Order: sequence, then structure tokens, then C-alpha cells
Amino acid sequence: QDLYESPDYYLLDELLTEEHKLVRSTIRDYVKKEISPIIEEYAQKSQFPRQVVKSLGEIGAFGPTIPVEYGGGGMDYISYGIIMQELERGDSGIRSTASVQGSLVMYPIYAYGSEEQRRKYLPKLGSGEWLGCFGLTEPDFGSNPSGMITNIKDAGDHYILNGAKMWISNAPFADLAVVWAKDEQDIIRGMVVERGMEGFSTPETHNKWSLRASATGELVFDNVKVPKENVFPNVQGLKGPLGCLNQARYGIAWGALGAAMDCYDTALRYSKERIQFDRPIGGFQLQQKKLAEMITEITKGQLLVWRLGVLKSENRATAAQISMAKRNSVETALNIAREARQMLGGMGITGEYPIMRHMMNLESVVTYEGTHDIHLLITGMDVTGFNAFK
Ligand code: TGC
Ligand code: FAD
Repeated sequence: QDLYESPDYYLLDELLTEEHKLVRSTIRDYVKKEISPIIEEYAQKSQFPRQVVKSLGEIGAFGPTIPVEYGGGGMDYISYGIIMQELERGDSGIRSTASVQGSLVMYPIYAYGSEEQRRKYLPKLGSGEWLGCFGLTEPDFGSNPSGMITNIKDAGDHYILNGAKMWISNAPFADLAVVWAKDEQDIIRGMVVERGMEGFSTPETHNKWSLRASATGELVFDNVKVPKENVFPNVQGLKGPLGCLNQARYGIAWGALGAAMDCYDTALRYSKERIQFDRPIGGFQLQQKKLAEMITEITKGQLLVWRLGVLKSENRATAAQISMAKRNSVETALNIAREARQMLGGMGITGEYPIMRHMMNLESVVTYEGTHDIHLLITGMDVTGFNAFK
């Protein structure tokens, strides 16, 4: 990894500012020193490296676009994308931890929360002192979160929360959860539920073959008393959680390309070193075809996310544009991971190389934050005007 440089076939570095490049080298250095040496072992053991929460906070990976006064980084969306790209070059699970904390926990508190909520939670989340999680998905409502049954009932100065969330990243170690639940008028409301509140538990989900270095769990609410001041005052309805997903999906669009770059880089190096039939396998046309297609798709993806980043920084990116980029980057990365794994032959299935880990991780990435098919239908709806969901 010492020599690592991200592929730049179309001289895209010329589109980046000095600040963008500084952000990239800072995160790249961090991944090289703190993530790459340990990640394979944690993934093999299926353990979350808890120590990264603090260090991710220290390097500014949490809430890069949130204003500095609230504990964020005050950066633009290209910087945010670059951070996600570099983290996911290390591991999708590490990027997940940062995505959830920044886009799904800090963002809603910042965008929908009261001033008191912002001041109370954001600095500690930004620094990594606290870890958060985001509860939208339920056992019976994944792609269609509007059907959720988790609910709150008014009880004077507090609400009583009941229900359960499933597949929640960071849940087992989270200090707090941003939870979406229906009120008595059937309106979706967002709130902060803190660890330690009576009736709130977070059992871990075991036996995953994917994102093994990221902790996943349930959120179970059994008559939890949630103070009214913990409910977000500034949003109601499904657009609340979906607005957070726009932030996280944008980061994934950059992040998945990071995983793709690592697979490509690994396969390219291997193809130059591995001798079969008395020559490097990179000299065979079929291997070159794979590499040529990989770098083509990475380059197309880079252009797409860069342009999306510009639009996002100007507050002009639509949800449908973000959806397209998430789907395209993850599909690109999955295809590249599968081809790259084959290029390494038997070595490709071992933990000596990162490709199989990326490949398995990406099976979650293509599913969460809206599955590949859901994103196809979002684009389909956008271009035809017909809603396939209703
Ligand atoms: P629909 O009737 O279309 O919309 C309801 C309201 O929401 C608004 N809206 C959006 N607002 C902001 N951003 C978006 N992307 C939005 N999409 C829709 C819409 O305008 C409407 O507003 P209003 O004011 O009219 O009420 O909703 P629907 O029930 O038909 O569902 C649409 C659908 C299927 C696209 C949506 O529900 C969806 O995206 N489903 C996928 C679910 C999903 O992505 N779940 C992710 C869970 S979190 C997660 O996976 C974290 S993994 C993190 C990690 O580890 O990195
Ligand atoms: P389902 O919705 O049951 O979908 C099953 C299949 O049906 C999919 O192929 C889907 O594309 C297809 N399908 C569904 N509806 C349609 C349709 N209308 N047309 C065509 N095909 C359709 N959620 C959170 O809230 N917070 C988290 O932090 C979080 N982290 C996660 C971490 C991991 C590791 C995983 C795997 C998931 C996580 N999720 C999280 C949940 C994730 O968002 C859901 O898994 C995802 O939205 C899909 O829901 P589902 O699994 O219930 O699949």
C-alpha cells in the first residue's frame, strides 16, 4: 500500500483544490496506519474495532459538512466524498461507521433538531466521544419504510415508544439512536433515544458474511419513556429519514469507488507479478480486458461523483441524481471486485489480499440505503413520471 495512488486516468486531480488533496492525503495516511494493518484480523474475527470511533473523530471523518461550531468539519461535499472514498478503500465497514455517524445521526440532529439538541449532541458525536446509530428499517418494513409500526404515544411530558428496528449499523455499541416512529396521528417523527433509557436494548446480529468489521444489531423499545425535548421539532413525515439517506447515499457513491479502486490496484499489481506460461498474466489479452474495463468504469464513476459533488455543494443535486450515483458506484464496485478476485486465482479467496473482503462487504452496500432495484425504480420514476411503488 506504500505506493498507493488512486487511479486518475482523466487527470481529475486537476479538478480538485489543494484542500481536497490535503484531505485525501490525511485520510489516506490514516487508513494506511490505523485501518489496513488491523482490518483483516477484525473482519476474520467478526469484531468491530471500537478504537476507531475516537480516531475517526480526531481526523474529522464525522460530519465533515456540518459547521465547525457544532463539531463538524465545515467542508464542502467534494471533501466529504473524498473522505468516504479513502475510508472505503480500507473497508466498507469503517466507511459505514462514519456514514452513519455523520450523515444519519449528526445530519438529522443538525437539520431537524432544536438548538438545545444540536448543542447537546453534535460536538460529542463529531469528536467520536459518542457513537450514534440510525433506526429506520424494521423486520417487516425494509424497502417500504412508510409502513413502519414502531410508534409513540403522548404521555404528558414524555412519549412512550414501542416497537423494534432491525439491521442497524453501530447499534450494539451506540450511545444514542436516531429513531423514526409514528405518532398517534400516524405521522413519522424523529427522536433521539439514549442508551440507558429503561426498556431500550440493542441485541447484536451475528453470523454475517458481510461487513464483518462493522457491528449490526436491533433496537428494541419496550415502553421506553422518551422526553418530549428529544423529539425533532423541525421535520415530520417520511421526508425526514429520506432526507438523511440523501446525505449517506451521496457518501456511498464516493465510498464504493474507493473499494473498487483498491480491488483494481491489487489486481493490476498482481497481474504484473504473477508468472504463468512464462510471462506475467497481465500480458494475456483476457486479463487486460478485465483491467481495461475496470479502469474505464472507475473513471466514469469518478466523473459522475465529482459532478454530483459540485451540484451538492451548490445545493442543486436532486435525490434522483444521488440515487443514480449510489446504484452505479456500488454496481461498478461489485463487478470489479468479482473480476479482480478471479484475476488473483486461488490467492483471491484468501485474506492475504483485500478483494474477497471488499466483495463480501459490497453485498451489504448494494442492499442498504436502498437496494439496487429500488434505485433503478427511483430513476425509472424520475424519467417516466410513473411511480412503480404505488
Ligand atoms: P414517497 O411517497 O415517494 O415519499 C414520501 C415523502 O418523502 C419525500 N421523499 C424524499 N425526501 C427527501 N429525500 C428523498 N430521497 C425522498 N424521496 C421521497 C417525498 O417527496 C414525500 O414527501 P411529502 O412531503 O410529499 O410527504 O415514499 P414511498 O413510501 O413511496 O417510498 C419511496 C421509496 C421506495 C423510494 C423510499 O421509501 C426508499 O427510498 N426506500 C428504500 C429504503 C432505504 O433506503 N432504507 C435505508 C435504511 S438506512 C440504511 O440502510 C443505513 S445503512 C448505513 C451504513 O451502514 O452505511
Ligand atoms: P426487502 O425490502 O424485503 O427487499 C427484498 C428484495 O425485494 C430486494 O431485492 C428488493 O430490491 C426487492 N423489492 C422490494 N420492493 C420492491 C419493489 N417495489 N419492486 C421491485 N423489487 C422490490 N437500516 C437502517 O435503518 N439503519 C441502518 O443502520 C442499517 N444498516 C444496515 C446494515 C446492513 C449490514 C444491512 C444488510 C442492512 C442495513 N439496514 C439498515 C437495512 C437496509 O436498509 C435494508 O436491508 C434495505 O433497505 C432493504 O430492506 P430489506 O432487507 O427488508 O429487503
